[in-house]
Amino acid sequence: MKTFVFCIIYLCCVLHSNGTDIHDTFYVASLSHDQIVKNQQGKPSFHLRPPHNWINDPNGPVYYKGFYHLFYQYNPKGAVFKKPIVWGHSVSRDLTNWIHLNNALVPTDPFDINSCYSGSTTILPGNKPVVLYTGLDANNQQVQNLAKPKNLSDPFLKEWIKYSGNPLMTPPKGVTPDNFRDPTTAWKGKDGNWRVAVGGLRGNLGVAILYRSKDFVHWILHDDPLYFGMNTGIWECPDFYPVSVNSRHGLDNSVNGKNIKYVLKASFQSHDYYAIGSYDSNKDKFVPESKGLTGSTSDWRYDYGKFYASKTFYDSVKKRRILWGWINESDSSSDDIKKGWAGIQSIPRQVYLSDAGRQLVQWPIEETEKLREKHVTYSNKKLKGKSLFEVTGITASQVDIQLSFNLPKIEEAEVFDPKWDDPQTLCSTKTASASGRAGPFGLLVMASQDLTEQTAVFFRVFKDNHKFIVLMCSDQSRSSLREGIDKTTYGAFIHMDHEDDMISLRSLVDHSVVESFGADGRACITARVYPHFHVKKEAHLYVFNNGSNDVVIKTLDAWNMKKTKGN
Ligand code: DQQ
Repeated sequence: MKTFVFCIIYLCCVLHSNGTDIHDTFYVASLSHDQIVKNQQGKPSFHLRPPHNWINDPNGPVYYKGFYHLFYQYNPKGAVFKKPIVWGHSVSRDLTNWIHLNNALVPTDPFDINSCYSGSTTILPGNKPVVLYTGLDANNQQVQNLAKPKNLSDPFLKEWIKYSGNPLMTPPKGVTPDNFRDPTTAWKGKDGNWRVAVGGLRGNLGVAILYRSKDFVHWILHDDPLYFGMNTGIWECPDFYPVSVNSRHGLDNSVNGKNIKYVLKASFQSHDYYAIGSYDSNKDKFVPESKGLTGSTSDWRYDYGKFYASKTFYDSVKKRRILWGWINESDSSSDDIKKGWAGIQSIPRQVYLSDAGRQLVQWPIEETEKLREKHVTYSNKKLKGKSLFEVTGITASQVDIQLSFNLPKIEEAEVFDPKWDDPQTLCSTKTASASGRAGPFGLLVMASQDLTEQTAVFFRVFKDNHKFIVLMCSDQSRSSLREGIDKTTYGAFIHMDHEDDMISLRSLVDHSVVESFGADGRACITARVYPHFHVKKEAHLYVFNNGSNDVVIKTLDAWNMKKTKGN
């Protein structure tokens, strides 16, 4: 009871204050900067990264002879992005426990002497994986190269041989030498020829430049790009793949036919944007259903927080498509150097088309559930307006929490203003402390007991004619008392049907990473947080409702998560 009263007082103080006075009022068991670094406070326990140094983009994920392989951009010499960049390489049987191997591709030849940049794997007939990757050549020009495994009977694919005829593609006319990179997985057309798209910038167009080949070695530039976007800047790490219209099963990149749509993703302006459409295989053109890839707030994004340069692959074992993204740090480079590492790969996410077919849905792969240990559960718990309760009995810094909220009086939600076109901006004004009618409600993760440090992942519901629009936010502004950290708030809109009066939230909290999946994976937001308190000993987890109307937690399940091998 005491704790409950204490929490209510704090909720009132913390959620309604502007955050400046409370820091003086309550004692925070904080650590010095040196202790934070020494404790490796933010190091993840179940997200993939090698023990040391800098990583960025996931490269060429593939399944081969019993092992899943993930390559990634890696600086073997330090915790900052610095050339020469190589391909780090980790393998796993279950996509959760990893063995870190020697680097797969390192600069050796004039065609990649300054770095081995991003690329993809394609499985050639006869189960023969090959890699296309970008080399920074002796003049720092970006060119596309081919590499093959030295020994196909090695399931670890430890050694790679670069094709002696590299480079296979050099910057075409109109594309400057530093704007031509990141080949996709190749796909086979009806004519039996291979296609591949390479990211680039041509004038003011971000482009997925298309090439065709009979033999995977001689590539012919197609006159028109697969697709392009105006004034977006360079398109990095394009990804192009089919999705099934009536099943969650994934499809191989070369599958074409009925009941299939196509996804084109490009990374630009720090985000991964995608469009859904069709593929005109005669003209080799992507035709989006929407406005395409514009970089505006009306585009779909895989993730509305930190998630970049992502890549998917088709897992033929479980017949699914899996997505990985690079989650950058939000602290300073000098902190990263002190920590000795920077960058994390997201939890692998299964990706498929939503039932309505308008967007993609992402969900942590089922193997993630094998990491669940101690479990706490609640059901049908009413959360009165302006209240919170603590989820105890789990380790709040390493947790998988999944809950569904029911809104008994959803029709009383405030009316949506059509001028609100940017959810991120809206989340910065309609904060966790700004009380509405239907929300804000959600989670306070990585919170100190006194709530002076907290990350709020929450919803707020608005009425839009006969439908509802849910604003989903991840507010990092109070995630740490430390200075010098990017604490940007992120936001997304979720469009609900009239009948929906339930909304679900799942958050994977792993020390400094908070990956959240709203409405069964229709909106994802990933954040990095670096609290000041002793993360392993003092993290707390709360559910809150700061709206005036009650909400009901229909179900809540939270599990401690195991530390995985390789972490
Ligand atoms: N990262 C790689 C490039 C790619 C960029 C270099 C995207 O190939 O365009 O590390 O983060």
